Amino acid sequence: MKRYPAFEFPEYVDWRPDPAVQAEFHARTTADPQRAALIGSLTTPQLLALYEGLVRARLHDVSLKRWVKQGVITKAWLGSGEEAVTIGACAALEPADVVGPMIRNASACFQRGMRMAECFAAYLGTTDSITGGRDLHIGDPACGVIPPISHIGDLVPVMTGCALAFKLRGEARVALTWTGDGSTATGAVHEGLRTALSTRAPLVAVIQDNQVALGTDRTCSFPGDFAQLGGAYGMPVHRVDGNNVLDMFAATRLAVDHARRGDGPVMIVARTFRMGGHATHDEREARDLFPAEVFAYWGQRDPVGNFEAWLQAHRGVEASTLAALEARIEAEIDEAARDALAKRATHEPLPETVTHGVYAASPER
Ligand SMILES: Cc1ncc(C[n+]2csc(CCOP(=O)(O)OP(=O)(O)O)c2C)c(N)n1
Ligand SMILES: [Mg+2]
Repeated sequence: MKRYPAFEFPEYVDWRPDPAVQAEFHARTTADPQRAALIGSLTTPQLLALYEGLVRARLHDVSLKRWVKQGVITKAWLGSGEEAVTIGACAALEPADVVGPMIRNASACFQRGMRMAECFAAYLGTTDSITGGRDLHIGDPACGVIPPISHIGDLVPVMTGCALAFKLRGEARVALTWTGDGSTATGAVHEGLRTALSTRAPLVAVIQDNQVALGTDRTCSFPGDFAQLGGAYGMPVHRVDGNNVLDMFAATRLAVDHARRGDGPVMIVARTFRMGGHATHDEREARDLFPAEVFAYWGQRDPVGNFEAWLQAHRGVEASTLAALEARIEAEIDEAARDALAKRATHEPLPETVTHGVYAASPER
């Protein structure tokens, strides 16, 4: 795909596929027989839909970064470099399933059918988003996206509750959520997992190990192995290359099938890397957290570039097909960004509505 020197991480600007990394990417798609069978059964339109999801997620972030640089917004939380963890997982779900995305998984919103302009509106604080301009943690239950709150970890018990409700109602639906490596430090994550286990709720819990939480290297906060943690809970665990959308898709499909059959929760441990900062404001400081070689290593494992190269090398997809798809998404995102910006003239929140939807106990009672 096109690269955007002003808005992308340095490793992505002159990105070219590396034969050794491509071989590694392909090997991952054949290593596990069950996953390989699922990947092998994907049709070209299904593969292109995965590519489309990755490109849309990347271009969404490029637009946000552009707004930051233009001073439209002060900062943005990006998922660039981690797109495959979200896009692969969403592709493995049925429309009636629900997801609980954290900020790194914003692409789950539009992947599940929310309008891109609404996602941008949340950043601009205009009233045409589900929170009426109050919060950028958005979702839409009508699209099967449970809006998160800022508190990390709390989505696990919430999504366990959704999964348990499905089970009690006898519905063959699954709830999936993503939890960052750092967020596993919260009690809520473990209470949620334990409840899902004891009730055999159809929950798929993705641990998105991007190896850092705010400014803390993961090896300092949790030197252990998340897969062993899941194992200690007696949960089936799938280890995934989080930068390989095919691996993520196939592992999630296996996990979802297990949960949907009534066999209880499953953990997926997706290893990836946060190429940027916690948000755009600390990108420079984030560069000091790891040696340059670590950024180079993960930069070469760009989930979009490697999938694109794989599609051409292993599925004979023409570069012109990919370029046409990309141009369509680019136009769609530009239009959504324009629409969202235009709404600032007509959809500013009214000051007198500030207490709407705010609940508190009256001090007089
Ligand atoms: C309960 C709670 N504690 C602390 C925070 C502040 N906080 C926001 S993001 C974050 C780190 C999250 O790291 P991780 O779970 O690894 O996700 P990542 O940002 O790497 O995707 C922290 C501590 C919070 N939002 N909620
Ligand atoms: Mg993290």
